Amino acid sequence: SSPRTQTYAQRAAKNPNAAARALLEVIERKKSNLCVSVDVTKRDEFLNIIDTVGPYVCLIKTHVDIIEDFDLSVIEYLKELSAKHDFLIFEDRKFADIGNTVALQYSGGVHKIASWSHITNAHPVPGPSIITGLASVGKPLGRGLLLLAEMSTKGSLATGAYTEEAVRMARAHRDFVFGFIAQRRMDGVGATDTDDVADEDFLILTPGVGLDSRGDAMGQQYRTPKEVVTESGCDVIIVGRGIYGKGGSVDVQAVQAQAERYRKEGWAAYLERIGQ
Ligand code: 5IU
Repeated sequence: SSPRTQTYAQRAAKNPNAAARALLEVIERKKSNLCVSVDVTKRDEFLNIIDTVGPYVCLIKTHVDIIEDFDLSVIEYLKELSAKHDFLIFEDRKFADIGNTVALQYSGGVHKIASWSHITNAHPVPGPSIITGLASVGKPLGRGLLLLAEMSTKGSLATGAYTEEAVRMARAHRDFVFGFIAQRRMDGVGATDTDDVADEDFLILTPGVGLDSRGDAMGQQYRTPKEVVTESGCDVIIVGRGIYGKGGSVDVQAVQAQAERYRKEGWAAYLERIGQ
């Protein structure tokens, strides 16, 4: 059977990337394919939301560069929460520069992303050198990389031949690139006759997920967990404002209820896909 209809546990056993295996295992353990994207600007609110949604998620997605009162103690707390609640961390850094520069951005600066983020991502626009640059830092640490093959926004340029090239780049770096940020499964996309894609299993993590809204005023477009997981074959739903609303003070019970609602919807959509 194709990965689309296999369980997360079956797929974990075969994955060559340590970060991907860890993610698939935690998904199975917690029965959660929910990633919460925590786009808030104050450290206390950031950590409070993560502590609140922690039990319901497999993964927390961060943009640490938007935190106004950031220092490395935020990372120490984040790592504690990751251990307490059993989730992985994904800094949504969207690297896009030449190999030498992204290696510096990934390892150093204020944020030292590679030292704490199990997963990060990159735009394929510079070509394969962005992967080798990031791999020089991330591979020795057992990290994993996602390429941005598609985006959820209206008018995105990441379509057609660009998306196919992204998949070819990933196929040539299977030890470090374990999947994509995309809106659908990418099995065999852009493959030629000489590519062996029969067992190909790229993980698809998908933003632009919402149950109560179809978009925002700045070009975001939302689909439901069922559309994303059952119909399009994606593996992880990424939800931000659908769970914590506008931000500000955290209503713990409301955020918990939304996190559990999305976890349940995402899991039901997966069970439907695999025919259970
Ligand atoms: N994000 C998208 N769409 C994309 C990519 C990333 O929304 O195509 I690539 C990010 C932006 C934000 C989160 O951090 O995912 C979605 O947040 P909301 O669920 O609040 O829209």
